Amino acid sequence: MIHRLTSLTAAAALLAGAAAAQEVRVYNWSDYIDEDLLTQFEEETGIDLIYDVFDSNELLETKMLAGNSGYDVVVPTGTFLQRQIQAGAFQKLDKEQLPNIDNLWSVVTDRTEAYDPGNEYSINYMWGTTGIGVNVDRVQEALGEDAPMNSWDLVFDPANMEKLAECGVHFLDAPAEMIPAALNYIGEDPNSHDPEVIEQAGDVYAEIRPHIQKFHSSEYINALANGEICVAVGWSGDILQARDRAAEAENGVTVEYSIPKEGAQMWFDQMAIPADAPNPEAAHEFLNFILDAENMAQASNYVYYANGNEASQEYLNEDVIGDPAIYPDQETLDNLYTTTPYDPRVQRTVTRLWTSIKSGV
Ligand code: N2P
Repeated sequence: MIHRLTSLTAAAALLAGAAAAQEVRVYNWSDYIDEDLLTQFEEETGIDLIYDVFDSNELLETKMLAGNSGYDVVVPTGTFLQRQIQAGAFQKLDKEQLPNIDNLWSVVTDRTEAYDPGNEYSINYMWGTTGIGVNVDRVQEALGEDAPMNSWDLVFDPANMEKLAECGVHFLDAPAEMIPAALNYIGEDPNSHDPEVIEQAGDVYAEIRPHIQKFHSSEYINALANGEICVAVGWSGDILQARDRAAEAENGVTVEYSIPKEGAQMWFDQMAIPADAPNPEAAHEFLNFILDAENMAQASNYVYYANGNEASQEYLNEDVIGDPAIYPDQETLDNLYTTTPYDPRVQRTVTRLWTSIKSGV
């Protein structure tokens, strides 16, 4: 899971001169950048980039609350960011060091204010939705031509799941998203903080648990692309990357992503600098590089997630900016919900419930 790019190219090392090379340590989600950008950053700035990846907000949160992570830039989702800001985990951005910050898109910054008032601690990297990825042919084989591929019935109705189990179904290992999805399905408020309501998600999962092969938040990209599984509840861009990997492999697998008609979660992944970051100046250089319109477009064109950079939009490929599964139209947008962070007591309920859902007891 961990991957690191450590090497400074020889040319960049020369440019950096005799002085000790500066470095920046970035901790981002897996499958979330075009790696050419990492090399470009090193070449342009002479800063040595150490880039590690994760696939869980909970894991990142543990590191942020413990402190001394050694990272200079991290990328929590809005709700987690909010809680970590309150815990003092981040430093305010020095906007003087971020001349490209004017590229940000007010449609997104207006929404991220909910997590980071005044957007003082973070910039938006990418945003997206949590929906369903399918291997179209396998799902139709299992459920027939009119399989409900654009409905949460596909994965929350036990009758469907029983038939899909054989071709393989993965769910995200992300309680802050999978519990709201189940609540939304049964007509409850997906953002409920009431432990009695939250517990009802347990009943939804109890019915389908025997048919879920795995809870994992990054393996499903390849598993979908190579036909190992037929359904993944996952993140928009990841499923679209699976679609591309299958097409490139010419393996006969057709992957599609849908935002189910009953609604889906919308989230914002924010870049922030830990309070104890060893290299805050280099961290700002990294953020400013990311805020560049063409760099940000290159990232979105590669990972199929929308970004918060208005100036990047003229450089986005048509299959990105023109795809409502990535840049939702008003109708889709009206059907998306967001959540707010649980307080510690409710969080304990959620954590306990999720553990029991996964273990199937
Ligand atoms: C990238 C997943 C990022 C979305 N693989 C999770 N917020």
